[in-house]
Amino acid sequence: MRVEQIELLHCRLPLVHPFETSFGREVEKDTVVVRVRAEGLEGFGEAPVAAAPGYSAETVETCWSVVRDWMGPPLVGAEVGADADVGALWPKIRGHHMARAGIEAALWDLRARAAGKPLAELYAPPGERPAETIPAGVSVGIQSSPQKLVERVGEHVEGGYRRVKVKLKRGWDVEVVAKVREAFPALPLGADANGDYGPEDIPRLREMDGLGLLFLEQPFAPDDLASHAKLQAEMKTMVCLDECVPSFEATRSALDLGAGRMVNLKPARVGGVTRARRVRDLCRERGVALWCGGLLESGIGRLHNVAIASGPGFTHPGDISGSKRYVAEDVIEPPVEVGKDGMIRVPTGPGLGHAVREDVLARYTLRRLRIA
Ligand code: OSB
Ligand code: MG
Repeated sequence: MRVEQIELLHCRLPLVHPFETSFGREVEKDTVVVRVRAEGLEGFGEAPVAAAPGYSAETVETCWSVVRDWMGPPLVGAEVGADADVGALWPKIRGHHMARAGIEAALWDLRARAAGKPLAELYAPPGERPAETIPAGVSVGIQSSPQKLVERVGEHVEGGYRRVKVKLKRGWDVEVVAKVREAFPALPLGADANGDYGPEDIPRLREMDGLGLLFLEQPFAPDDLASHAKLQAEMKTMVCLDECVPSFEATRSALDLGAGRMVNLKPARVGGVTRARRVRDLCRERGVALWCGGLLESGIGRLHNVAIASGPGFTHPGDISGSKRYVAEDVIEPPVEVGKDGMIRVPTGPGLGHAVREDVLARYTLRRLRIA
């Protein structure tokens, strides 16, 4: 298929609950939706960048300029074949993984629609079948008090969620998590620090080992593999890697160093589904625990995540939640829903498998960029 046009939409979605982490508080989610047109079809992807360079260095502005000046022009008129890997189009572009992933996702959707197949089928390893449903997990931000956190966690447990992750920061950790654990003794529970700690905090973090956590995610700075390895060696709780592993090669290096026994795989963080599939295959080969994370995506990015998480290799529930946990009105129809049993249905229709609501998308779009 020959790509005719690429379009970026800078969207700002109001969040139903502010989301607070160790790097800040978001009340609305800025993101970039990508549409690619070819041969009378269109495909949708999402670069789940943010307004601010908090979780990653990428922002809406960096995505905009790199697509406008570098990624978009070689793509228009290009023939996209059987593999949606865009690596060959941009052999000299480093970084900008979310921008790359957004375009790649749109190409995957386009190909899936052209083939009349669901994304889940394309993303699964060759010859293997995706699951019909996936277990839902949820990431709960920092709250105004530990009691509020226990209440919020309780709402999700009521809603059927199979696993809950709470956010940590210095001063909001052991005691708070202990309260959640006390209220929900059997809940599969994880905690994510988004890199807020340093090597001097190892003794403090080791106190978490008594709380029966499923994992402790990204305690140290993204480049500090050594501290992750040191903590993992001293802890029975699985250290889970997120910001530390922005690529296939970084994942392999981190695993070689023993920096963690679990990986949070976000296709957008590693530069798209083609690369994410390699990370999945690596973790599978090595018997590393794996789940699919998220970046507060709209329904478009979320459906791509549902699709990859439905394939073999994912050993634990991810940060894939129902649409209404994020927004009052999603850009897809129907929204992503979590059943009473805590499961999300994997779409079986072509491509994303849910319709894109152009009216909702337009309402939240601040600006557009069309190339060609
Ligand atoms: O660290 O996993 C993270 C959200 C934004 C940025 C980073 C992270 C998160 C989450 C929530 O934890 C993921 C989601 O629900 O989409
Ligand atoms: Mg994380």
